[in-house]
Amino acid sequence: FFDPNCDGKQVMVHLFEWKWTDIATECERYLAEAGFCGVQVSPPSEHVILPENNYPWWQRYQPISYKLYSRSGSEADFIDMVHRCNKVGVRIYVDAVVNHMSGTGRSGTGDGGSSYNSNGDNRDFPGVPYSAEHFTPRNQCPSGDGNVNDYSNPSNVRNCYLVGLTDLYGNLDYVRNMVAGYFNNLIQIGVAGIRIDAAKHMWPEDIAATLSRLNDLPTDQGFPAGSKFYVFQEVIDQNDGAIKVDEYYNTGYVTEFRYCSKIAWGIKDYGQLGNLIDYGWGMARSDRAFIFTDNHDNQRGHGGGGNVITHETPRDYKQAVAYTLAQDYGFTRIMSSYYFTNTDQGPPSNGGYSTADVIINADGSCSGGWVCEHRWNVMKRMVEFRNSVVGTSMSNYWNNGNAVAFSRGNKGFFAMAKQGSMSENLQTGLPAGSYCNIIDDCASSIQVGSDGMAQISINNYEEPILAVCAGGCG
Ligand code: QV4
Ligand code: CA
Repeated sequence: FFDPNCDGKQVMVHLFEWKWTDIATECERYLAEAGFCGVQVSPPSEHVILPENNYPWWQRYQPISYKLYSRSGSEADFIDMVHRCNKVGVRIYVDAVVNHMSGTGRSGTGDGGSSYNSNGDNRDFPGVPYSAEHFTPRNQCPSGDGNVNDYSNPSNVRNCYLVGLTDLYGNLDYVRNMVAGYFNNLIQIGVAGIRIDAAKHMWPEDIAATLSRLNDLPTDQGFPAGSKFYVFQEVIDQNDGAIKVDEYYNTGYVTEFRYCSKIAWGIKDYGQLGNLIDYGWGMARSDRAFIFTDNHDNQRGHGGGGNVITHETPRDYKQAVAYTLAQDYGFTRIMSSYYFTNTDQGPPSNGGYSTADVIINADGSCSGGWVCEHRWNVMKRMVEFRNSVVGTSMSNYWNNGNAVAFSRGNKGFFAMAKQGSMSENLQTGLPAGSYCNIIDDCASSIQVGSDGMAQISINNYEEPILAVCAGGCG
């Protein structure tokens, strides 16, 4: 569960709410060449459809079956996407919502034709099928109203209903088999791994028992024999509750949300950049930490929201992502968003439920309401940098409160200047030679002497970043 199955590549992108047809094309026209490991896709499972809430993005976090019919497209579109992406070496990671089904008080029919009824005491999901006996018994949940409301009590967090979402009883063999059946179907199609949504609200032993039922990845989709599903688990541990990330180390990586706050502080106050990884804080060990500057929840104030940097402040955001990809902690994901004015608002649409195509402009940027951070030049270049320096650690760390620089072994060197300019003579750790800055597409370069020293100059307000690699990046 620990290998992302992408030939050592280091960065995945979350194409939040993109359609399967657009993702397939994006793998072929951009992601493969840019060196992305893969794509986290929005939940593909059949979900509630909520016209009364104007089809919010979060309707996809209320599954009604494990059929692959969602707002992003049909099962056939999904399979075609996985196959086309695998063919060009870009992996697909599914956002798997298996802690719960729809919210209480709902009924209807999904895109795959499955009916559902979670009104009152009904728990009918014939598309799986699940019925009332497959949901956590009320007497297992210690909260007064049956909802999660006490994060100091693991039974409350894991046995009660998260915002009224009907909680699956993961202790049952039946439930474990149904969920494993869903995952084995994804595996058989060629999906390389999953994000486990709301893993914090599931017992680690239930996750382990479910994953123990999984098959190896299929060799006919280009995976070496014996490859295992990659797993990263959504556990929001902010040192503010009973659940700790390290309870989930046996079943995969864990989301490290403290990193989001840390990098935001670091960009505001460069002096803090040296202290991003704080094991005293209980941050996950590097070979289990799944990190990102922001995600689909906290960029819009869901899931605790908070002090995170997003695409809305592009200059800061480029620095935050650049630093995240330059340093050596964790496995990294970058966000690709759509513009919104309302935190419930769904993706750009053709009116109603139908998601609009992503429009690619002649200069490679996006329009039609899609931000496409992953296509910004800084992001693209830093993906190349991270892939090029894999396996090295940070050294020659230098920071004067306004600018920061470090080496990645003898393979790469990175510098960044908060005010837009710097000029310092620094140890690069690189062999003597001339190296060009990939961030400005090699318009500038540095000359490293036989002692490894170089004059490091940055003069670029919008993108005050320098990244060079021995032998070129990417
Ligand atoms: C409402 C009331 C409840 C009531 C319930 C009755 O608020 O008090 O009991 O009706 O049915 C939506 C609505 C929410 C509604 C709920 C159920 O916003 O008001 O409850 O549906 O109908 C996303 C959104 C949620 C959304 C949910 C389901 O963020 O707003 O809820 O999808 O559609 C914690 C968790 C963490 C979680 C994070 C948001 O530890 O696991 O909160 N993050 C993940 C996902 C996130 C998703 C879920 C979990 C749930 O990243 O996007 O929530 O799958 O930190
Ligand atoms: Ca639960």
